[in-house]
Formats: sequence, C-alpha cells, structure tokens
Amino acid sequence: MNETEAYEAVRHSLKPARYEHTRRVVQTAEELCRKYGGDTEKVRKAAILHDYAKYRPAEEMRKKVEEHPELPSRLNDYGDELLHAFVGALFVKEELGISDEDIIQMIAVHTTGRKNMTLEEKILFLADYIEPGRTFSGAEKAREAAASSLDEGCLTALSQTIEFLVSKRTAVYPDTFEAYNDFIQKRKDA
Ligand code: DGI
Ligand code: FE
Ligand code: FE
Repeated sequence: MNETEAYEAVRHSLKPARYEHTRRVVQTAEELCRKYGGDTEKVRKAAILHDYAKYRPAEEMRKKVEEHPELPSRLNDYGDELLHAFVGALFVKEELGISDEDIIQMIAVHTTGRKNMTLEEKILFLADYIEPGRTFSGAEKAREAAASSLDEGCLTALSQTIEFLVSKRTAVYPDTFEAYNDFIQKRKDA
C-alpha cells in the first residue's frame, strides 16, 4: 500500500476534522524526523494510519481484545480512548495488509507510549501531541521542549497527559507510567 492508498483508506474511515489532524501529524512527524533522524518513510506511513480506528465502535474493539491473545487483555480494564491505538494497529494489519512491524508498533503505542520507545515511536507519539491544531495550553509547553530535545518533548507530553487524566480521576494505563518513569530515569541531568 502506497501513501496515496493509505490516505484514501483513512479518508473513508475518518471525519474531515480528524483527517486534517492526520495530515498535520504527518507534517509534524516529518519535521521531527528531519531534526532528530528516524526512518521518514515508515514514520509517514504510520502517521497517515495512526488514527485509522478512531471511529470504530468500542464494543467491536473490546471484542477483538478478548479474541486476540496478542492484544494486551488488560486494555479492557481501561478507557475507550486507548482502543483505537492498539486495536487500530491490528486492523491496519488485517484490513489494509500492512506487515511492517515497526509501523504496526508505532500505531499501537501512539496514545500511551511505553518503556524503551524506539526513535520512530517517540516521533509519532510527540507529533500527535504537538501538531499545530492542538490548542490546549500544554501543547505549547511540549512544543518548546520538543524544540531542543525529543525525549524532553515526550516527557512533557507524558507528564501533562498523566496530570490531565489524574485531574479527571481517569485510570492511567500502566505503559504510560512506565514510559514516564523511563524518560525520567534516562534523563542526562537526573
Ligand atoms: O487520537 P488522538 O485524539 O489524536 O490522540 P491520542 O491517541 O493521544 O488520544 C488522546 C486521548 O487518550 C485523550 O482523551 C487522553 C487519552 N489517554 C492518553 N493516555 C491515556 C489515556 N487514557 C487513559 N485512560 N489512560 C492513558 O494512559
Ligand atoms: Fe490517536
Ligand atoms: Fe491522532
């Protein structure tokens, strides 16, 4: 599947505003690749497809979690927002025939992050958080951090996401805490 076909697939699956978000994530991810390296072609493909499952019914995705041993079963103990990432990665494989595991993993972890993220996973995770359409106050802080360090950008996004979830008394997925701890522990000035 080439980029044009990938864009076509998501254009049919996403609402127009979400499609525009996707285009901005691709653009932002490309800029981060230019600055920090990474496989631009793979990152672009993952960025195009990252929210492919955003509008799938949660019940359909929860059923997939039950049926597929390769999906983390604890997903069904957490909020609906996480499903489009992990189950979306499976749909992209099953329905669009994407076989590149790096691309699949980038999509799977784009919402939560995880411990030991690859360069490309960090880039997509951060691009999704700082794309120019993100207007919440924390986005600007993450952009500033991202301007000097990819890891500091991710750390800012993760800590603000955790604060946001805690403020709403929402459960935080363990991978998000593990990602946060990992970036803190690997900080040069720690
Ligand atoms: O799909 P997008 O809107 O572009 O962005 P996203 O994939 O980062 O999803 C954002 C949503 O995910 C937002 O409502 C916060 C939520 N979220 C992020 N991390 C966690 C989380 N929700 C839970 N329950 N736990 C998390 O760790
Ligand atoms: Fe998403
Ligand atoms: Fe997104």
